[in-house]
Amino acid sequence: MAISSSVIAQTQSRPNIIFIFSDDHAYQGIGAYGNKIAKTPNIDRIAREGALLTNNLVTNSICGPSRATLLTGKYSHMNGYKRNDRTKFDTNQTLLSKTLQQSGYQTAWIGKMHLNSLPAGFDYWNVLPGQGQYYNPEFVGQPNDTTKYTGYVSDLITKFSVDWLEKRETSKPFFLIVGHKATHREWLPDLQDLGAYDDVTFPLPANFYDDYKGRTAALQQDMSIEKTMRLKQDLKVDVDYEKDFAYNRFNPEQKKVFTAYYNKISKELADKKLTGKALTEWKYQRYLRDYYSVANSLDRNIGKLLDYLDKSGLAKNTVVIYASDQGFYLGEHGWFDKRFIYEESLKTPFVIRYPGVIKPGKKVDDLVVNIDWAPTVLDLAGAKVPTDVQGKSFLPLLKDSQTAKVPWRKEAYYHYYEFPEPHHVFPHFGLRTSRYKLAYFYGGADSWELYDLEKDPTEGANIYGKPGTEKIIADLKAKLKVLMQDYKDDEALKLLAGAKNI
Ligand code: SGN
Ligand code: CA
Repeated sequence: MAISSSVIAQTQSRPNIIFIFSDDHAYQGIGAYGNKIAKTPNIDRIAREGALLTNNLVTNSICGPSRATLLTGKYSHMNGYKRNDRTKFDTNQTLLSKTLQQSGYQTAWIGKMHLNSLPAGFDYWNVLPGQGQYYNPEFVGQPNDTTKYTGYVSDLITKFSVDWLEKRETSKPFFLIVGHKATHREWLPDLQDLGAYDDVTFPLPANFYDDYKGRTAALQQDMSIEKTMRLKQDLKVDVDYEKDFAYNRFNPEQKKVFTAYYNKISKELADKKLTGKALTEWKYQRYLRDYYSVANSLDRNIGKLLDYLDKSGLAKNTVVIYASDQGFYLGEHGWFDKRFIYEESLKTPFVIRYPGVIKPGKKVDDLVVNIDWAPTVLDLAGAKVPTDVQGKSFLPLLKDSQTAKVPWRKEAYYHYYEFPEPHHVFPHFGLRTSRYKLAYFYGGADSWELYDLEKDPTEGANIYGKPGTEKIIADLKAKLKVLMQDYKDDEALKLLAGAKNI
């Protein structure tokens, strides 16, 4: 059948879309989000040449669930993927990738996926098994073959992405997910980045020594730098290079450079004989040095991809998105990891460049939720959004002239499940408005929390039940119930009905 020229013109004008998706990369660790120490010139470049979302929230702050939401545009209770556990993500449901394929896109997922299932709706994939490894990682290619490669994971992911872009079928627009392992625990930097931040002394967050007063769940978490962070596995002090799987895969050159660097660190700690707060603060400095060094490689690799788009001429018709699966604590509340509805883990970075459509330097403050990512991608692709998708395209918010007219949600709903392992964060649900946050922790914690983010942006004072908050609480609880009904979270509705009111 002959295809009319207008169909061809339409197809060709549809943009390519690259979704660069990192792991645990905190927005507060990025230059474009105000960090003055981190070197993230390439993420900053995407923000400068496009838009930055200041309130991009997740529905459930862990890895697999966030990825399942990216693929479905739905909350965890609707897509069935509530925890990072051993259950497989159900790929029989309607997926972003499948809808894009049906509308004529070529699709690929390269790098970390972490859904306990093989990619579905992707014409090409080469993914890390599970969490993957930093050094000399295995990748699972099509149909299901595991191959071990030599090199550093972020470089390999970029190489495979560029290789695929080179060999793809050029008659169709493409959607490519570049899934990075960085900056996930245990933060093994690339050799060239070892020591990149050794001359920096990171300021302690004001709430580093949080006493968690009035916050039952925070008091019982197991994710503190002081108690949970491990000297050996996390900070590479006296690592057993033969026994530990992350290291016994090193080649001799990698081992030599890596051990030389960390042997010095181990010796420094042994010489200093630190205890108490001095030890905790030493751990904090080492944590951030490793974390930011891993991010250096991530950012450099984003730069390589942007360079390739420039050189190949693809840049002008390719949307580039950079986001992380969730936020992360960089010492706030004394923590690392994520999970809580509190700001650092609820919010995740999101920058997007679309030449000629998004005005450079645009900022969006509205409450975007990761259920909106899939419909936005579909909107960018000119594809129809399936009716059961729970999110909404925020493309209108990105188009400067329309912003004032776009009606947008005033409350965002959150529901976290994984408990007790790892990190012992009680399951909870809640909502966030531009000013307030209300949350209920269940499963044994059974406690409400309320924050006034205008007065208390770092969420140290739980004002739930304090005189004067009665009306605010009643209003927020009513809204929470409506959100649960709208999003069909029946389990939460039952829990809400049975929740203590004190
Ligand atoms: C691993 C980490 C945890 C982390 C989870 C989930 N432990 O279990 O610290 O919270 O992954 O992370 S580790 O000792 O194996 O590093 S997620 O990003 O995949 O959700
Ligand atoms: Ca993650």
